[in-house]
Amino acid sequence: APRPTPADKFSFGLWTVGWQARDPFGDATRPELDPVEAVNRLAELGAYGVTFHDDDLVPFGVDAATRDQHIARFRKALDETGLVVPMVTTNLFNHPVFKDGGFTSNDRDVRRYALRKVLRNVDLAAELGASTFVMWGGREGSEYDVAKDVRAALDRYREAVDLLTQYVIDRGYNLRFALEPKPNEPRGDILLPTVGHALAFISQLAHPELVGLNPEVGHEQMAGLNYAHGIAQALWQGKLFHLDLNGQRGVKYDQDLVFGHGDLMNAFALVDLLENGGPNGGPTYDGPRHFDYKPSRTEDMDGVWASAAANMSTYLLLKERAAAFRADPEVIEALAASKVGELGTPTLNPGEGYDDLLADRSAFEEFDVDAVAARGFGFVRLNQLAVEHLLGAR
Ligand code: 3MF
Ligand code: MG
Ligand code: MG
Ligand code: MG
Repeated sequence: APRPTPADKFSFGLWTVGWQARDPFGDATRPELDPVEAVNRLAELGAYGVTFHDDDLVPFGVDAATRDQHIARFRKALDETGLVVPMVTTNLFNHPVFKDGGFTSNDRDVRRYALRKVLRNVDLAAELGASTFVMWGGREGSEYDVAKDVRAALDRYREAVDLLTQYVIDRGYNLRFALEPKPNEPRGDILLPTVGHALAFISQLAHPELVGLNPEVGHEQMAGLNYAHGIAQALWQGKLFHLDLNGQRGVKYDQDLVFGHGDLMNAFALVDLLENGGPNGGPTYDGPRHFDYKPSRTEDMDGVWASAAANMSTYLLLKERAAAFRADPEVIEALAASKVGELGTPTLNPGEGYDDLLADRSAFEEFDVDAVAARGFGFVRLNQLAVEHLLGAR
């Protein structure tokens, strides 16, 4: 498998390789991981970046001097390895105080505390040179419809994001926010459950230009949705600020498998989209290829590092396979036969309006509906070529 280098822009959350594998039914199966050790090992494996929640780096509730010590050790490890911090995020879900949410808790004092916690971490993000601040509102939601006023909660969510964008503007930080949608888990229903809901929410903000998305593979698939489609729309709207790559097998709990260990065909289409701009080219994604996965509970520490490497090598293999697919003359011919490129042609002629369309008899009166309806598109043949490239058979 190809060896990753920092030029590939792979990044990992401290909470991924550092996950001790506690789940609702069982205790930790692995020891704690020192963030400095995580930085060193990730750098050795060829990663370029590391990301974290405030509480991953600095234990919740420690005094200011202890906080500074943790940050200083971490910075030293970054300087020694050359690893960068492209993204920072805040944990508003672990501590019991956030059991009904942070920005949208029914308890106003909790909401004020949550904002203070995030503002403090926004300062740290800026200090460390991060350009994206991710917000996953895992506890922003409910189990009981009668216990949460969703419209009021969205008002409070907007109030929080508007305060944060005003703060980065006033401080002159080069930082944008990325909302991470998820349909459920840990709450029964989470607000902003999908890419589409989050995009609609952003349109209601005071500074929509400073707010985009951090979509996660598994989260969209938990809602039964097509991740590559969601990413394509986020790119189309200029809102793909960051992303969380991992694997998920169907509509069930958030599995956080290694990238590609879930829907591999969709991962292939995704890498093709990120790297080549998809079927007809177009804007690609140049941000970090960030992994938000969990090394399975069955793995020991060697297995943790093997799984971290697996994310990167799967991505690079898919990138190779996508390039081979694009270069194959038979694929080029099949794409043309399927009219994939033709979708890039505007439906109206240049300067044409509805009057011209109404006057065009070939578009309607003389259009041979039956002949066109009888024609196949050949999509299955095209997809089989993709499968053969994916399997290394071409
Ligand atoms: C939960 C997640 C989160 C977010 C993280 C980033 C703990 O399903 O995906 O990971 O990605 O909070 O902000
Ligand atoms: Mg997740
Ligand atoms: Mg997940
Ligand atoms: Mg995530």
